Amino acid sequence: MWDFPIWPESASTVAPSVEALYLFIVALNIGMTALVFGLLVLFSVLYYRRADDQVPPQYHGSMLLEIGWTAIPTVICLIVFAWGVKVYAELVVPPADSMDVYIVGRQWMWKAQYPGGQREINALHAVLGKPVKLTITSEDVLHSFSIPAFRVKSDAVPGRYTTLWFQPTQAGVYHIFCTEYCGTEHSRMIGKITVMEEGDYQKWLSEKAELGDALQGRKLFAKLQCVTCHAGESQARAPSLEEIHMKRIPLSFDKGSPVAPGATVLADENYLRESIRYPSAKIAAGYQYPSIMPAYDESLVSEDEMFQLIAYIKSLKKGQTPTRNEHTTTPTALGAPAGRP
Ligand code: HEC
Ligand SMILES: [Cu+2]
Repeated sequence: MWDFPIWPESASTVAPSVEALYLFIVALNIGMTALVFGLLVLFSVLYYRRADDQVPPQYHGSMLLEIGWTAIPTVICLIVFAWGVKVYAELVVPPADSMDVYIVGRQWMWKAQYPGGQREINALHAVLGKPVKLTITSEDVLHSFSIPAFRVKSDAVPGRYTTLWFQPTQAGVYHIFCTEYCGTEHSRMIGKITVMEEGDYQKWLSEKAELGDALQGRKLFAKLQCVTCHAGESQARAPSLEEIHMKRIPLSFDKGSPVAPGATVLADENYLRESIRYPSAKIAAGYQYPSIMPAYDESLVSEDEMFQLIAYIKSLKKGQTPTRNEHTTTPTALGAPAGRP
């Protein structure tokens, strides 16, 4: 009968560490409160004024006390800090073999995209014991993606990718919440994550089979005419995108280009996205500012399509850029001088 959960289940590898730290801080607070109020009561009983003319002995400072109440709280705070750093590091670094899932938040739903092209709304599926890395963004306002049973949460920020990861330790169905007030139907921006065995998961995937993200991205790459500039064989018009993911890219320090001389950038998902949305934000070395590449804004490339393009670029190996179709015309950036420096 009694079903009033005050504590979510603990269903991921990081949950016990988050919980232990949390409980330690709660215990510390309870202990401090008990100490202060206990002494208050004790001293009231021991030292209350017994006669109208009673004057207590006067003290003017105590070195030992001063050092004590400075050093002890400092040590306690440093313990909480060091412990917090350890748990935080665990929470932010996904294992290398994590499965990628892309999440787009919008008023008021969560959309999920799998590398195989499968899509879901307000639902996620994961494999028991297998790490999953979520790359999260928003199409409109700030949201926050949270799975309390896994003790993970990350803001969904328009214009930027954030990540979180988890490894489920228990099969079952768990809540997904939006934990950032985002408008009238915020409280209904909820979902479920189903943790299943590998076999069931593969079955589920194949039932929802679609053209994979990278393949959809390849189609977009042709349709949006990226290929007219980013040709594999020649870097005359634009840099090659083959094996660019997680490479260090030297940037150009051109007149007006907003970066410091000698700057480089790591070609992670955020950089790839920025390069497509705002090509002139950072110019690859050897190319002119402003970029001749047109800015692909939301009307040309939605956030869902952006994930597909990025999945495609990540999959692009040496010599795999599709050959340029000579019948397409090259789009140019509005107002920017065409051609190469
Ligand atoms: C008009 C030619 C042109 C088109 C069309 C074009 N690009 Fe570019 N792109 C460039 C140039 C030039 C650069 C290098 C200068 C810069 O950093 O903006 C570049 C840079 C990039 C970069 C960063 C590469 C690096 O080495 O830092 C990415 C990623 C990229 N483009 C992806 C795309 C995608 C995806 C499309 C299609 C949706 C596309 N481009 C369409 C010309 C083009
Ligand atoms: Cu929301």
